[in-house]
This record gives sequence, structure tokens and C-alpha cells, in this order.
Amino acid sequence: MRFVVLISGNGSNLQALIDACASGRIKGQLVGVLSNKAEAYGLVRAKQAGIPTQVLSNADFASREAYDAALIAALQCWQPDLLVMAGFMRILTPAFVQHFAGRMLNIHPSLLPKYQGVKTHARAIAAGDSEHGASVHFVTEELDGGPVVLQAKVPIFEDDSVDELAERVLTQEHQIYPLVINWFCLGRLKMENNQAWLDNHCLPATGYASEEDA
Ligand code: NHR
Ligand code: GAR
Repeated sequence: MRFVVLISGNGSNLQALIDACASGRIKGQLVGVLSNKAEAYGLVRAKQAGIPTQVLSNADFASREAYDAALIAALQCWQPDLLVMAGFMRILTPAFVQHFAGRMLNIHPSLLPKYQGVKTHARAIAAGDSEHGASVHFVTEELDGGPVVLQAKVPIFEDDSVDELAERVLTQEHQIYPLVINWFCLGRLKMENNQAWLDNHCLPATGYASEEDA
């Protein structure tokens, strides 16, 4: 399986995927990295790993529709079986999502369906929650609303800052994202009828759960 990673920023999740490919934990090929921001540090990480990159800046396009059409055209050359969003900060149009239906995953820094959208860590702290986390989900037209595949939970401590909590969540993101992408690459994971299926079992709303390591 060929996959492409979409980024906007630091790319620490991208780095986790690069490392997982190198060590054989992901049995798939990372064939390209695309950023909507020219200054994204993730582009440096990709180049250091010898992975082709493209920058497609949304600022150069008059509408979301025009940007997403250009994005589809730009991705064409890499022929991806899977699109992986890793800190990609642009909302995608229904036309784009339909084009890649069932072939797009995102990692979101909250225990979905809680805290869709942005500033999730600050909102969880402000609400007085005792736990927070990250969710890997299929991307559908509903923003942060596609079926969840896997979640990781972390505690929130009383004196936590947003940065401390974000760092704790990121550490977990780097663990769960490679696992899910490998499931997809092995053909074990699918989206059908707006639900996630692993080994032909329909996953519950909170995603896969096991006492053992997968
Ligand atoms: N697109 C669709 N159709 N469905 C999803 O589930 C998507 C998506 C695009 C991105 C990631 C998501 C996240 O994990 C994601 C999921 C950006 C925004 C946002 O408000 C919201 C959610 C997510 C990503 N973006 C602003 C926009 O106008 C720009 C914000 C900025 O540039 O800083 O696109 O959190
Ligand atoms: C991650 O926490 C990811 O879950 C989040 O941005 C961070 C990217 O970090 N994604 C979103 O908020 C998507 N809207 P990274 O660039 O170091 O991987």
C-alpha cells in the first residue's frame, strides 16, 4: 500500500510514521508528503528521510473548492491508496472527501466525540476533565465526525498547562497512529456504511479496545 501524509506544521506524527516504516512496523510505503504551509518543519523531516514533498498553499486559491481540486490533482502523481492527515489544518470540501472516501485517516487530539475542532487541550482543562486523549478516525464530510478506529487516554493533572497536556497527548498519538496505518496497509481495516471495521468486526464508537497489545 502507498500512502501520502498531509501536514501543516511540526510533523512529529509524520516523524513517528517515517520511523515506523523504517523499522517495519508499518508494512506500507510512505510515497509523499504534502503541506499547505511552505514553512512547515515536517517538510524538513520528509526531505531528511528522502521522501518527495509538495507545497500547495491555500492562500493561492480563491475558494475552498478551487484549492481542493488542485489538491486532488497534486496528489494524483503519487497514486496513494491512503491519505493520512497528521496535523493538517484545512477543512476539506465534500467533493474532496468523496474522492478519497474510505481512504482517509486523521488523528485528532481529543477523545471524540468530545471537543471537535480546535483548541481541544485548553477546552478539556477549562472543563475540569480528569482525562483527555487522542482519536484516530476515518475522515468523512462531518468534521471530526467520521468513525473512530482507536483512542488513547491520558490523565489531566490539577496543575497541568496546555503545553504539558498537549505533550502528553502527542506521546500517545505517536504510539497509536502507526498501529492504525499498519492495520489499513495489511487490509485489515475498512470503512463501510460510515462504520469502521477491523478484521470484519464492526468497531464500537470508542474504537478498538483490548486488554492485550495489538
Ligand atoms: N475535513 C473534513 N471534511 N472532515 C474532517 O473530519 C476533517 C477535515 C479536515 C481536517 C482535521 C481536524 C482536526 O483533527 C480535519 C478533519 C482543521 C480545522 C479548522 O477549523 C478543524 C478541524 C480539523 C482541522 N481549520 C480552519 C479552516 O478554516 C483553519 C485553521 C487554521 O488554519 O489554523 O480550514 O482537528
Ligand atoms: C497533533 O496533536 C494532532 O493531533 C493535531 O495537531 C498536532 C500536530 O502535531 N491535529 C489537529 O489539531 C488537526 N486539526 P505534529 O505536526 O507534531 O504531528
